Amino acid sequence: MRLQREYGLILALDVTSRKSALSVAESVADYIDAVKVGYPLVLSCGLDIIGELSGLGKPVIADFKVADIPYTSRLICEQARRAGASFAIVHGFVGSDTVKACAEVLDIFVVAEMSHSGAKEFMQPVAERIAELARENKACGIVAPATRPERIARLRSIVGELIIISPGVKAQGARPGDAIRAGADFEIVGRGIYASAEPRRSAAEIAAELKAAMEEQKH
Ligand code: OMP
Repeated sequence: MRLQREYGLILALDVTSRKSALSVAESVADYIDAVKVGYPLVLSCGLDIIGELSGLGKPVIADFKVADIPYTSRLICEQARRAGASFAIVHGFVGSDTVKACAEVLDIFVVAEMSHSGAKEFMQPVAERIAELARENKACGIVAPATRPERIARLRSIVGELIIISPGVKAQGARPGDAIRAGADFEIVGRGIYASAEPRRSAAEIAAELKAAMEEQKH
């Protein structure tokens, strides 16, 4: 399934029950372009949840932050694809052979720089090189931090037309829209939606803020 930008919003579905995963995803499906599923959900209710979620008609991104030798990384990506994921998230610091092996299996986003402050210790100094590596090894995009919009702008200048997806919005402190204004294509939101009292309403409000940012981008 292709990732098309209508709302600029990706739901990070880090809940730990099948029931809440399906109910949140269904309730906000009108306002999101993709669902990102990671270890919390898959370890609690199994890989089949990916296929169930893809039934909503939005691409599923398997966030397994793959960081192993090429052989093992390929096996992980094959399982994600078999389960129905359209994309996987892969770490870049492991090197080009791993990234290449994964990109041969399905479309991947390479983590260039993470959103938490610990990312400044080891990742930030090599993030630009990782962004180059993503471009050179046929990744479809990178992950860059909404918590540091100036880094998104810098990484955009390296990756050109690759897709930039940015986590860190709401719960980690970034304001909705700021990452898109800095050059991201999509903002990833988890707790700001699924942990709010009214997920549908929160998703609608965030989608409206992202829409305003996308309009500004056009001008
Ligand atoms: P919230 O902080 O609840 O909005 O969730 C953010 C989501 O993005 C979680 O699923 C994180 O695992 C993920 N994420 C980050 O927060 N920071 C990163 O640098 C990278 C990711 C990611 O790869 O998705």
